[in-house]
Amino acid sequence: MEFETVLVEVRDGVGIVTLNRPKAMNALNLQLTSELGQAIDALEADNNVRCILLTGGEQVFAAGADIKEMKEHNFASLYALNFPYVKRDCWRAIDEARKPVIAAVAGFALGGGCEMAMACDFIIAAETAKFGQPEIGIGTMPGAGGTQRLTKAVGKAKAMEMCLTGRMMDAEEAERSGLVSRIVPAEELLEAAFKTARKIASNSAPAVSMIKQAVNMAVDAHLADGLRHERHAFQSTFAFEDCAEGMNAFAEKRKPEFKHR
Ligand code: CO8
Repeated sequence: MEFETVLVEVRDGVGIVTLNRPKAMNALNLQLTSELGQAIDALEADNNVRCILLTGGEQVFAAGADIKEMKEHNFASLYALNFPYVKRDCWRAIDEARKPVIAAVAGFALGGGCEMAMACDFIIAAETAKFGQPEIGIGTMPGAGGTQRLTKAVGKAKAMEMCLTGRMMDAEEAERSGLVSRIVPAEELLEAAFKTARKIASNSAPAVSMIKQAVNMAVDAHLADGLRHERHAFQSTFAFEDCAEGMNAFAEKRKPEFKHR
């Protein structure tokens, strides 16, 4: 499988997908979300693969949706495209994967990057990991599960504070709060995550798949309703001038001047 924005390798029953836009901090543009979706679908269909490992770079897992690409859109243009940032490709592929998907996170996992890690079945974090939903800073909100999955993972108080202020959580707080399964030294992240994935890949595939489904049932009841609500609300933020101002300000490296304070 050859893609530009994601690298894919299969080793010992594990499909390893690496986000690959290092110059843009692995920002999730439409090419990446599309290629990631194709990569996960292909690994899901590959009988040699029994567990999927999703990772980014040493400094950043992913810094969220590509603000510079997204800022070219308004509500009408996104509506015409059927809201491609949140509806298609990788989100559906990760959600529907029957094989376990592990996120190995070093550095920033922000906005859509944090949402992507949380969409996986569990997260192993390097001690350098930082999680956050900073969308409020650019006048919008989480749109791919942040308000729902973060709240389920860390509870209302922390999720509310993080989404309303953009405060990041470091690896230690993330582990204490239940967002990640464990922390490992940064230089050991990939090996530790790979070992875990290989262990899962060595187990009975149908039992693994059924356990994954059953554990997800424990947290996913009502998630679909919450995700639908969040998606509509996220889309609606593109109707506000503050959203365009926030994204333009980011690209122009200045502070946003929000009108609706
Ligand atoms: N989009 C586009 N470009 C980005 C992004 C981004 N999200 N993040 C970083 N970059 C670019 C920078 O513009 C910069 O480019 P250039 O070199 O051309 O100036 C380059 O990556 C390096 O970034 P910085 O110079 O800013 O690096 P720092 O180490 O100083 O800071 C940070 C790193 C803290 C990660 C900082 O870049 C940052 O705050 N980024 C934005 C984080 C953010 O707000 N994320 C939320 C985005 S909105 C979102 O995710 C909505 C989710 C909706 C659903 C998901 C859809 C896919």
